[in-house]
Amino acid sequence: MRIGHLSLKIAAVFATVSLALAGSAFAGSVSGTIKFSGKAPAPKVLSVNKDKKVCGKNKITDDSLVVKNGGVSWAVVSIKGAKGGKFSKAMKKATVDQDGCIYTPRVTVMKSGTKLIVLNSDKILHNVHTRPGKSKNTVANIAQPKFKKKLKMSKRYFKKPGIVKVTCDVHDWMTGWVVSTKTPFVAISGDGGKFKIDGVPDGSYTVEIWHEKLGTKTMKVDVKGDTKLDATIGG
Ligand SMILES: [Cu+2]
Repeated sequence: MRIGHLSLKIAAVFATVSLALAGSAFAGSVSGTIKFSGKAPAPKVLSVNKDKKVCGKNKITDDSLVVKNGGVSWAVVSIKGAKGGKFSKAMKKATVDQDGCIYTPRVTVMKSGTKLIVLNSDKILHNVHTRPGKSKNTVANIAQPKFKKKLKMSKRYFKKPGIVKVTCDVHDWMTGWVVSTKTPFVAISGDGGKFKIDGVPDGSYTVEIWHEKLGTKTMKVDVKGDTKLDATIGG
């Protein structure tokens, strides 16, 4: 009996050790800053020539290149070839709002082959017109009248992975981007260019950084636990 008890105890110790290893040594986060190599552009206010009552309430700036403290916002960071991982709820139920005649967020990440929810908080007519580009997804061109607060866009528009541009035929300044992805290891840089991707298994990977104005840059990363990765883009 005594021996049986002891081996149970040993088994319990082993279980704890292997759990600790799985938690720390075999997966970690990749985080860092996407820096801009040039001089930060001055924020440009766009002219609003339609639905001024709603769209002119707040100033609309050209957010195609947002730099703060030397870091670039709205850059898409993807780790290629990493296995496993879990899609966040935000990626499985991706939502874009049309509020003040801009898309919020400007860049959205979604799991490929799920629906995109498009809200209309403006109570005016918008029109969701996608430009699939290299992703070769089906083009969507859907009117969203003022009474249609919530539009669930079919999965077929975002079935293939890649970057889809979103525009509005009513308001020509409206520009958004949807990143359809089959891997959950994707993040968008926020204020000051900061990003973080969680749960990446240890290993060597290619990282792709895409920005609507600055193009694509690839680099290598060796992930071992929590790993730092800074990149500089632009020129
Ligand atoms: Cu619009």
